[in-house]
Amino acid sequence: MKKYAIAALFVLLVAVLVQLKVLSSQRAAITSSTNSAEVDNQPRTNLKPLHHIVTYTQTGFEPSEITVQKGDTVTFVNNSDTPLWVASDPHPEHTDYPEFDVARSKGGQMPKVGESFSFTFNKVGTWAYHNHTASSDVGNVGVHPGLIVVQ
Ligand SMILES: [Cu+2]
Repeated sequence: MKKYAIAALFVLLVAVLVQLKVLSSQRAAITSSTNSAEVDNQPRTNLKPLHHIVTYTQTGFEPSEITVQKGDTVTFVNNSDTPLWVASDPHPEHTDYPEFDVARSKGGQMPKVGESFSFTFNKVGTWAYHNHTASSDVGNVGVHPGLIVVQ
């Protein structure tokens, strides 16, 4: 009789241990699936700086208005037969964004036909600019402060 009681107790103990093991692995599975669901629900953000192209022709800048995020680079390509001196407004002082001035950035060198000038925008705001050698040709670059959510 005592032997049966010990055997029964042992079987019960094993059953309880197996049950605990099953419960803990189920809990782990639930936890990990909850975590991945949370990750999937995170808004996707674009962390990489982007590169934008603006071309300059006889008719001016194309596109003449662009929106970028802080840290992005814009390359101005000269496809005209006019020297291209991109600079921030106002003309002729260029004081709105003094660094955004091709002559200053390239030591007085202006992109000739087919050449380009790149500038990385690190100041938030809307920056009106012009071609200093043909100041009626204008455009603007809107620099967004944060991350643009890509859906
Ligand atoms: Cu100017």
